[in-house]
Amino acid sequence: MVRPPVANVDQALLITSAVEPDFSLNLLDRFLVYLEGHAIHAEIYLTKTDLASAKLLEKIRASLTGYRVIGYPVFAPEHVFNSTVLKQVQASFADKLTIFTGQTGSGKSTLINHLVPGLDLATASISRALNRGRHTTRTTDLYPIHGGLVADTPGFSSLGLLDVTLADLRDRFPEFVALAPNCKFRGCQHVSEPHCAVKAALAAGKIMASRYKNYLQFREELSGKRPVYKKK
Ligand SMILES: Nc1nc2c(ncn2[C@@H]2O[C@H](COP(=O)(O)OP(=O)(O)OP(=O)(O)O)[C@@H](O)[C@H]2O)c(=O)[nH]1
Ligand SMILES: [Mg+2]
Ligand SMILES: [Zn+2]
Repeated sequence: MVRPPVANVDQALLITSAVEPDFSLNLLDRFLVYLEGHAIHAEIYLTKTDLASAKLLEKIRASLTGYRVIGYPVFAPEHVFNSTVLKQVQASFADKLTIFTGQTGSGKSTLINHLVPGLDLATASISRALNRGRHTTRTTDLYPIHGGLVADTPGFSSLGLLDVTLADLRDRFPEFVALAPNCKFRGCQHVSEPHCAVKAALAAGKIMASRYKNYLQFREELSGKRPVYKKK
């Protein structure tokens, strides 16, 4: 992969902060689209739950439940470094190469430090003015942890759509792929075709409206229209 530059990746822990930087479904879907393109199993870990209001957390947790339904495991512990949850994460490392990826400042290095006391990776507080991290981790490094290799990686503040074509984008949404055999047309892009199972599921509330909306936005971006990058 180019972002981060690392090969033979088995799985990714997508580190997503509730706040500082703000939780973004758009960015989350971008990361997932990228990882799907590389056939990398993705799990989502929610950080900074201690800094978010109860109301916001409730909203974020409701969204994350939708991702669980799609098949992405989600860790969203009440206490972010809860030892039971850390043990669950550690248990998934054996015999695999796992990357920690996500926005700058989301807490990737901090979480690895909690998983490996004494490792002491550099971390830094986010810039409040920009509401984002300071690109503290500059290189991608592998650490042998709990029988596997774990990579801390530099975070990004935005993510373009890499290695994907307009026609292939639909294949990066597992819930669309599962429904596609029921679409009338095999090449259905789930946009304006008649008898589309994805649109029917959307209308019935069976797939996440935010994911479908992001799908349409990514399509626009890929079709060369003026790129609109929305954080929320
Ligand atoms: N309150 C709180 N602070 C956290 C949490 N996780 C990380 N932080 C803080 O957030 C800041 C950024 O954390 P880092 O671990 O440096 O973030 P990163 O994802 O490695 O960032 P880059 O290396 O720039 O990609 C640090 O000040 C951490 O102490 C959390 O769950 N709660
Ligand atoms: Mg870091
Ligand atoms: Zn369709």
